[in-house]
Amino acid sequence: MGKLTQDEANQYAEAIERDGYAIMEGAIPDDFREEICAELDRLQQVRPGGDIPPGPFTGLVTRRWFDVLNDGEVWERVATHPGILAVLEKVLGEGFLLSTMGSAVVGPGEKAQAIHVDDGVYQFPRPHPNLVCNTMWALSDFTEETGATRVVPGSNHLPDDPDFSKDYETVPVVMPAGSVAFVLGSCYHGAGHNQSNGDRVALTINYCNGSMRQQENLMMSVHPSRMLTFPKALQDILGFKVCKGAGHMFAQDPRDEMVRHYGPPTAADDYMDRRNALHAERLAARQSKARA
Ligand SMILES: O=C(O)CCC(=O)C(=O)O
Repeated sequence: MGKLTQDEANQYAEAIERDGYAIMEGAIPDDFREEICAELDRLQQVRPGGDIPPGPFTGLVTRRWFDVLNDGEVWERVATHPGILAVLEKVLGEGFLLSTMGSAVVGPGEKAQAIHVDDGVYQFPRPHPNLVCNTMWALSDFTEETGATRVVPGSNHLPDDPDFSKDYETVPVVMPAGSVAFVLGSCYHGAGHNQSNGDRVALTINYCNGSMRQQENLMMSVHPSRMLTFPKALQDILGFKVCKGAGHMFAQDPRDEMVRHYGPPTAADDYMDRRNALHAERLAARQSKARA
């Protein structure tokens, strides 16, 4: 897709405000989508099954990889998709941040996920300003059968967060591969039941208001010297841009001091040699903690 006009970005933002969600078709060019799918295949080789063990909420046969900014440059481009950022600025305001990014490869037979909200993590009373906006990247077709995300349209205006024990009337976010759906953090939603024989392949790239704590500890997961090699647009949404006075070092842009502290930007990081080898150890430790 070409550059979004201000009018187009406003139209998406208005639909998101009204309905809690909006679909941007044709957002992911085929070559980019193929590159991301190849990256997910690679992740399945190096960290099989995803980075979290099976669970009732996150899925029993759903593969979720996290910490992906350490995996390769393609994720830098995912996080900074210009058309998406243009809409998010209108929804979340200036200085919004990348909050968490990962995959949601929903395997065949996975039951529908509990209906939830993504800004429940902050426990703010509703109504509140927009705190979170998720973007669901459809890398395969989202249909009712494949387990398209389900939403309760307009639920972003309801006075309470959803009750996990209740059933809600939902609609599937049907969209062809290559689309991206924006889902406001206060909109009731959840992954659908995958009744097909194949994977529903998706990314969930989640952003938050600049005053909120990021859900994934992105600023500690990537080596500071490597973050300095990232494109400025990515550094900005990781939290390097001083926003309304927040995020400074010595009352100035932190990048200035980081170079003094860590030296020139470099992608070298010894931990990368061990990171994938530690996959089984991480999962086993997590499972034994859950059993304790
Ligand atoms: O995968 C989906 O369709 C929705 C995922 C989601 O809402 C979540 O994992 O929080």
